[in-house]
Formats: sequence, structure tokens, C-alpha cells
Amino acid sequence: MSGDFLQREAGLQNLKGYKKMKSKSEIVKTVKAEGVYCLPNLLSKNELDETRQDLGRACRDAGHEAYNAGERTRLSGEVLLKYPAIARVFSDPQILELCSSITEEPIPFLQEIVANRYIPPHPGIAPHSDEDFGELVPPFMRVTWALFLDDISAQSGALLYAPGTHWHHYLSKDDPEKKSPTQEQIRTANYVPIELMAGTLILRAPEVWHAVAPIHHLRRYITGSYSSRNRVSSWLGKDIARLRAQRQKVKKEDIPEGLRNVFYSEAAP
Ligand SMILES: O=C(O)CCC(=O)C(=O)O
Ligand SMILES: [Fe+2]
Repeated sequence: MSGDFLQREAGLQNLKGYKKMKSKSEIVKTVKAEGVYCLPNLLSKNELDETRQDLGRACRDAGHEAYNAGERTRLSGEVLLKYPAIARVFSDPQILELCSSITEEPIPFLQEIVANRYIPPHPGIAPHSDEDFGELVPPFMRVTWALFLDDISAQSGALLYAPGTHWHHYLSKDDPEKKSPTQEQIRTANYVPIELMAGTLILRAPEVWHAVAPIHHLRRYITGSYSSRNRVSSWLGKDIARLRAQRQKVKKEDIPEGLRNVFYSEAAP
């Protein structure tokens, strides 16, 4: 996994449309203000190839052998960590460092372990928020990242998002009467597409309103969510309790050493 934040700046010169690289605190500030930040060149060409191969194997092992047009394969859970190149993405220290800063949790909890593969043509996904449980939530209790394994253009598979809309989902001391946004608000917001090259990481407040443009090319990514351990909404608190109980049964040897502190609860086996 190449270098620190500044070392990647050189690679940016070749990427049309990318702003100059930001420092860690500027990245955190952007995610907090806009709900999204893109960090290119997280994987080398070799690492990308290995991760694509691992994802292909994981799909086959899960019984998704054939390439069926329009199919979305979503794999989840610790089974993905058996594949070394996928585990390497989850072990990236920069992802952890950024998610730790955003959630303000020294060792955040790895709440979601997922990989996705869309076979074209696929209609994409309608506008929504991932925080759709009918309650306002503590700001930045959770952060989602996605590492893309294919180039994405505005014409195919772009993630579209409505900047700043995550704030509609946050509890506010100044506004105790605040209500969750409506489906109509989400449907009619202004969405901007994210174009990116394979190897780019999108950091995202899961609450930000987003959609996926119709997909005409293979679209694969590895994604995870990190969360605060105690500053949580009611659904997230329940989800963490469920995962803790379930993960207690997972053998330590099956989890890469560097991930055990984010995978298990504090009272790790
Ligand atoms: O495929 C994507 O990039 C996003 C999918 C999505 O929004 C979801 O599964 O909630
Ligand atoms: Fe979503």
C-alpha cells in the first residue's frame, strides 16, 4: 500500500478533475462538511489485480460462478477476510486512521465487511440514505468507505451524492424538534456524480443521500463501515451487540492479527 497522504499527490497530476491532495485534517473536515471525500491511488496496479482476483474467487466460492447480466453480488462478513488481498484492503492503516478521526473513536468497531460486484447492464440504485431507520443519530457515529476496483464514469455506475445532506440525519441540541427527512426530499435533491479511477477510495458519511447511475461496465468494490463503540443510535447499538455476540464464536486464527482489535469487542477472546 503506497506511502502517506502527501506521496500520493504526484499521482494526482494525471487524474482529470481531482482537486489537489489534502492533509488528513482537511480530508476529515471535507467528509464532515460535504459527506464525501475521494482519495485516489490507494492500491498499486499489482494490488488492484490481486484484489480483483480475490473478489472473483470469493464470488465463485459463494456460488456466484456465472456472469449473469444485471446481477448484483453482495458478499459480507468475516469470510471475506480469508482472501489475502481483500484482507489487505481492510488492514489499510490510512483507512483506519481517517475513520478513527471522523468517528472520534481511538479504535473504531468494524461494523460492516462487504464486497460488491455488479454485472452490466444494471439499472443502478435510486436515491436513498443508508441511515433509514426513522431516527436521528449522533453525528459521525459511523463512516463508510469503498475501495473501487474498476474505473467509474458519469456515464456508467457513478455514485451520485447530494453534498451536505447527511446533516439532515443528525441529532441537534439547537433543534430538539428536528425530524428525519422525507423520501420526497431525498428523491428531489441535487445529486453530483463521482468519477474515479480504479484504486480510489471513497470515504462517506453513510447518511449522505446517494444513488448509483445505470451501470454499463463491470463495477466492483470492497467496502466497510467503522463505527463508534458507545456514541450510537438505537439501531446501531443493537447491531453492534448482535455482531459482538456472533463474533465471539469466530476463531481468533481466522481473523488477520492486525484486524482483531477492530473486529472483536473490547473483551476480545
Ligand atoms: O453500489 C454503490 O456504490 C452503493 C450501493 C448502495 O448505496 C447501498 O448498497 O446502500
Ligand atoms: Fe446506500
